[in-house]
Amino acid sequence: MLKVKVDKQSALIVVDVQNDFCSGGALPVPEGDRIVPLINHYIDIFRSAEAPIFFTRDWHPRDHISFKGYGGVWPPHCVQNTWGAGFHPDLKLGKGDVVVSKGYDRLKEAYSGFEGTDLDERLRKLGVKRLLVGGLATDYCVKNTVLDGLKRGYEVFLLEDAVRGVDVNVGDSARAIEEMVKAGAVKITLRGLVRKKSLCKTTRLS
Ligand code: VGL
Ligand code: ZN
Repeated sequence: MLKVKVDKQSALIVVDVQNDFCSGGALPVPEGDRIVPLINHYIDIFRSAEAPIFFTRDWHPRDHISFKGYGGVWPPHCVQNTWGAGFHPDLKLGKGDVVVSKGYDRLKEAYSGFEGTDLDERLRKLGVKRLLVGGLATDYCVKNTVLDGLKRGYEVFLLEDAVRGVDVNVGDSARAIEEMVKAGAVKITLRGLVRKKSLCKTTRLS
């Protein structure tokens, strides 16, 4: 199994784990809530490694162009300062974590966490080389964030057990994963993470 080291050059990017994408929300992703405990587990690992954690959020004005009635295809969702735009209540945000808002411009869709944000700049300042990306939705914001990360030269890992897709068409998420892998992303799961501590131990023993 492929192993990935979590250290300060690795960043966890949690994409859009917001109420509107979970059950009871305006644009629920099937099984969206199911990833929350897993994301929290990844968060714990990054915290103990003192590695940076970023949370992206969809942050639309109420008349955003992606909304039905305003030229788009989606029901209104993640409207700024509403319950639906809030993070899932069980998600373990902490002090020092960075929230990255996107899709805030009425006239622009922004599926990627890099689009119209300072995410790239912040990652570079921290010396981050490796991104581990999970969240919602596999076939939209996760996919575009992963592809943009690769284009910007990061090593990108897709947290396969901590993503779910909308699947407007059957198979969209599976195809999105194929596309990410073709572009250079590597799929991993929780079991594939190596904590800094266990690495040190291995080094000392050998
Ligand atoms: C998303 C559809 C519309 C996402 C955002 O976060 O994947 N999907 N807006
Ligand atoms: Zn949106």
